[in-house]
Amino acid sequence: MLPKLLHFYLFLTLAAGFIIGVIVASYTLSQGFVGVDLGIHDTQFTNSTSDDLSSAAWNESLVIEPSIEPATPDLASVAWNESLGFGEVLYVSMPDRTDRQDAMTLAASMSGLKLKLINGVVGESISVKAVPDNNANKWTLRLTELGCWRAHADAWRYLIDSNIETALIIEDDIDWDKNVHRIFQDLSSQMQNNTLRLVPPTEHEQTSAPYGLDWDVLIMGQCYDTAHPKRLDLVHIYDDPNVPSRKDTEEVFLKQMESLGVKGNDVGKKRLISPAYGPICTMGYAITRRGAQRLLLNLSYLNLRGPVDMDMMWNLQEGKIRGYSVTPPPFTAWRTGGQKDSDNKHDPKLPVSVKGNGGGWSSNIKSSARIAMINELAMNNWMDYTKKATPPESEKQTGKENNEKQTGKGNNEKQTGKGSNEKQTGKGNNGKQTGQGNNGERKGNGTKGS
Ligand SMILES: *[C@@H]1O[C@H](CO)[C@@H](O)[C@H](O)[C@H]1NC(C)=O
Ligand SMILES: *[C@@H]1O[C@H](CO)[C@@H](O)[C@H](O)[C@H]1NC(C)=O
Ligand SMILES: *[C@@H]1O[C@H](CO)[C@@H](O)[C@H](O)[C@H]1NC(C)=O
Ligand SMILES: *[C@@H]1O[C@H](CO)[C@@H](O)[C@H](O)[C@H]1NC(C)=O
Ligand SMILES: *[C@@H]1O[C@H](CO)[C@@H](O)[C@H](O)[C@H]1NC(C)=O
Ligand SMILES: *[C@H]1O[C@H](CO)[C@@H](O)[C@H](O)[C@H]1NC(C)=O
Repeated sequence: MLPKLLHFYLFLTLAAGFIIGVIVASYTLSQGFVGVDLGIHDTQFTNSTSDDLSSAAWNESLVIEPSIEPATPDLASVAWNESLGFGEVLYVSMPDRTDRQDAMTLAASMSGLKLKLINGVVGESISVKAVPDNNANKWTLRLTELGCWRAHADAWRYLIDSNIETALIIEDDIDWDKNVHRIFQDLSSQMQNNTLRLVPPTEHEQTSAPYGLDWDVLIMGQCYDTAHPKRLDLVHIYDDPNVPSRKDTEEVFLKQMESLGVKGNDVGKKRLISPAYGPICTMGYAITRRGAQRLLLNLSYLNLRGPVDMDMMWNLQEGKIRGYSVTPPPFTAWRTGGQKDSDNKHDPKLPVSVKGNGGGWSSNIKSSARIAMINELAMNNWMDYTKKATPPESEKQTGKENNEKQTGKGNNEKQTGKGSNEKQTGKGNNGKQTGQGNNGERKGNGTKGS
């Protein structure tokens, strides 16, 4: 691990390097790579910062999140580790979805996370004898639903078989915020002092359980949710600088938040913890050892009444397992349009993919990690060589004029790809960063140099 300050420093350096890169790249292109004269080298790029960038970039494993671990580490700062302070992060993926596994490995590595693959299960492969009883006969399970249940049951079993206390279970088609460690550090401090707790934390919890252990499931990747209609008093509300704005929050969560007393200006500032009651989808949830035991008992050994998320919800509503929902949820679906978006409901009429990952989208996230990583990894090797060149003294004036012409849109398309830019860097940035600020700087320095 790098010292945290250095991480932050690297992040800033890279960001600055990238912006400068965009300007110079376009200028270089405009010169057709011939007789490159930037008239700005000696000033802009002899800065030691830019030199450090090249060497550091190849040495260190870089992540997209600037580190702001507290100076005095407490239990919540364990959330900065590679499993966010949980025992392990398990992700469920169908073996044939190598595209999604690539995506998860990449996104996790860029977020400083380590994931363990739990293989998804094809429903047909489950023996009739291995299908749980369906005592209530509420629902006839489709084979895909059965496969989905089996994969999650395997994850619960993994925890029980191992010596970890908690596991975060996620699915392979999700997105999270690029400040994911910070979000979980905040969640951890709140969970430790969670006003909804029925009993005070044990000594073991206070020293070793960043999220406490007073729950079976901690729901963090639901696609739908409601609070207990008769227990709207049960809520723990806290400030989180990384919650999505109102317009980035789906209606269902706005409604749930409003029912629990968060509305108006508080939307976009607060996150909520409430007893889990009506969550649907299993894109992200944590379990404790006791939770894994309860789930395996009642969603396998004794019976299975419906799709795994539905039966989990029924158990929550009946009070047979204890859970908390985090709203808005920190894990959300990543979508590209078309068949690739679902392994449960195959629709051959859809195109395979509409937008592709480069143009994909997600909701309920302030700064998408999947979008940030595209920008973070963008580079221009030839421009890096250009940086090293010694510029001739002439043509400095031309340089300026050209730059003004070149800064706009074309740049971005070449460098990062459209989808990603929309949310993260976008137009505002371009106008501000490349248009005036840097040009101005360059003029000042250019003049001095000559
Ligand atoms: C180089 O960059 C550093 C940090 O970005 C800045 O503090 C310093 O003033 C710059 N030096 C020059 C010569 O521009
Ligand atoms: C990167 O690696 C090179 C060669 O091993 C070394 O000289 C340099 O000091 C390293 N830079 C950093 C920032 O660690
Ligand atoms: C992260 O912290 C948790 C809680 O202390 C611990 O159980 C887990 O092993 C740690 N993960 C890693 C990758 O070090
Ligand atoms: C929890 O609350 C106690 C007492 O109010 C306080 O001393 C402690 O610092 C709090 N812990 C966290 C992690 O906020
Ligand atoms: C298991 O689920 C059933 C409903 O199918 C419920 O009636 C029962 O109380 C649950 N048992 C336990 C031990 O949680
Ligand atoms: C230009 O470069 C000089 C060093 O050569 C530095 O002191 C100065 O801050 C730079 N000016 C601007 C506007 O960046």
